[in-house]
Parts: sequence; C-alpha cells; structure tokens
Amino acid sequence: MATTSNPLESELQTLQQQAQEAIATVPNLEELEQLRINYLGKKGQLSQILRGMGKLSAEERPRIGSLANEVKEALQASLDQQKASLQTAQIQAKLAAETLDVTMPGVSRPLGRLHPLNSTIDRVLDIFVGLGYTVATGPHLETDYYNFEALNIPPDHPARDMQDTFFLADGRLLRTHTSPVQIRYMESHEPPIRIVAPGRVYRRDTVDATHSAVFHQVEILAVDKGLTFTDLKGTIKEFLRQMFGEELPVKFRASYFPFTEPSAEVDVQWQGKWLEVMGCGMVDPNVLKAVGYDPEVYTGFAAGLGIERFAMVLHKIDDIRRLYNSDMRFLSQF
Ligand code: 2NL
Repeated sequence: MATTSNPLESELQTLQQQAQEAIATVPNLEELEQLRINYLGKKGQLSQILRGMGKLSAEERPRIGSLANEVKEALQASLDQQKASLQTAQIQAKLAAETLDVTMPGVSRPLGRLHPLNSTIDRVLDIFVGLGYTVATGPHLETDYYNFEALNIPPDHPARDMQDTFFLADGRLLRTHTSPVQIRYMESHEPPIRIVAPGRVYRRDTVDATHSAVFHQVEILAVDKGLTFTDLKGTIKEFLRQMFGEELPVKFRASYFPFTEPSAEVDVQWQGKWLEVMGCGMVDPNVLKAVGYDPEVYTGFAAGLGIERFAMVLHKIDDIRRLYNSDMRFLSQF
C-alpha cells in the first residue's frame, strides 16, 4: 500500500516539533503546565487535530491514529522529563538561597556578672560557711521588739537616735540591722548555734559619699557553752585573713553596742592605713534571756560588718553612690 502524504500527518509533525521546542525552553513549572494544557488538554491542539480524523478514509485512519498516539506519548514523555528537571532545579535554587553562612559573625550578647555588693556578700558568706556557720535570712519589715527591744534597746535608749529608720503607721519599721534575723533564729533553735545573716538594712540617713539610707550588712552569731572573747578574736582574725588574702595587723578597740558586753571595733592595717572594718562583742546576757537562753549556761559572740564599706575598701571606691547608680562603665570593672 502506497503511503500518501496527508495534511493531518504534517500538522501532527509540526505540532510535535513546536511542542518539543516549547517544552525544552520553558522556564518554570507553571508555564510547563500551561504547555501541557495547550497541547494535550481536552481542548488542546492535539485534540483539535484529531477532530479532523472523521474525514479520513478507512485506510488512513489507523495510520494517522497511531501517529497521533506516538506524538501524544512523545510529548507526555517530554513533559514528564522537563517537569522532573524543573523540580530538581527548584529544589537546588531553594537550597542555595537557604545556605547557612557559618563564617558570618554572630550576634554577641554581653555577659552579665555579679554586682560588686553581691560578690562581696558571697565572699563573706563563703568564709563563714567554711568555718561551720549556717546562712540565715529574715524579713526586712520588722516589729519594734525584734529590731530593738530584744536587742537590749528599750524605747527611750539613746542608741535609737543613731538607728532612726522608716516607720509604718502601724508601728512596724524597716530593720536597721540584720540582728532581728538572729533573734528569730535563736527563738526557734537551741544552742549550740553558729549563723551568718546577710541582707539589706535601712537607716534614716542623709545620703553623701559615705552614707546611704539603704545598705547591706552581714552579721555573725555563735552561742554555745564556754565561748569566750578569745573565740571571737580568733574567728574575726581568720575571717579578715581570708578576706584580705594575707595576715594583716588587727586591732580590737573597746567600744559600745547595747547588745554586746564587752564590745569592740575592729581595725585592720591595710596599704599603710588603719581602717575600721567591723564591730563585735560578747552577746549581752539580756539578749540571751530575751530568747529564752540561760546566760549562766551559755555565752555567745557576735559581729557585724557593712558590706558597702568592705567593698569600698577592697576596691578603692571613693563614693558609696557609685554602687547604686547602675553605671556599667563603673560596674563592669569588678
Ligand atoms: C557593726 C557592728 C555588730 C552585733 C552587730 C549582734 C546580734 C545579736 C546579738 C548581739 Cl542577735 N550582737 N550583732 C554585735 C556587735 C556588733 O555590728 O558595726 N555593724 C555594721
């Protein structure tokens, strides 16, 4: 049978050629899908050509039919292949765009540190904990009894003048020292006791380079059978040796506190000067009685120090207010 050229045949061939070219150069998946609809869709170009098959003779119909099928399969194969390669390209582009540059400098967050007052408190506590003391804390808002009366400071005692503070209308007050913590601890514990009480305290003071209405204290208290002034001296000398990092000349000067008898101020010679660093004494029998301890059986010693004063001496700080200003240029030096 002779093969006669048929217009449908060349139309199919042209269609295939054009379609292959278009598919090969399509830039993205969306346009590729448009091409598929355009060529192979229900109303696409191939369908339109096939509509003309009704006019073909019975001999020609199978030949054109199978040619149409070949074109359809070829185009479908090209579409599939191009789809796969565009998808791969899309993934590659996405991966390239999301590449992590490990050589890029990071966002730096400045490291925080302890405030010099807190690091000084921590050093003091560490030393006393090393000597067998237990840390105790208590309320800042106190009653007159715990802040004054139990400490042998009756209502009209002149020592109240130096410890004027802030009062609430109901008579409660902001504690002027951490001693109330020790009173509370003694009320709830039997001797022997060894405690160290750190914390914030308050006084009605006019602020200047060496005074603040809010400051920090650490007090120690030991009560046991047979404790003497020698135990107090040895404890304080060992504390100061660890605090200043070497054995310094230490002087105990007679002094007065309502809650100790005898009482002393402690001076250390440091960098050529005598510095007053703490106060101390043997616990007054009246204080022991107030918490229900028998002063004929037990004796005790106590000491107190101002943290600001210690920090200022250790770090050569000239003005107490620098400790409260939150100026990082100052604080980051410690
Ligand atoms: C100072 C002096 C001192 C005490 C605090 C105390 C506490 C109790 C009983 C007896 Cl419960 N004493 N504390 C004793 C002597 C001195 O502090 O110059 N502080 C900054």
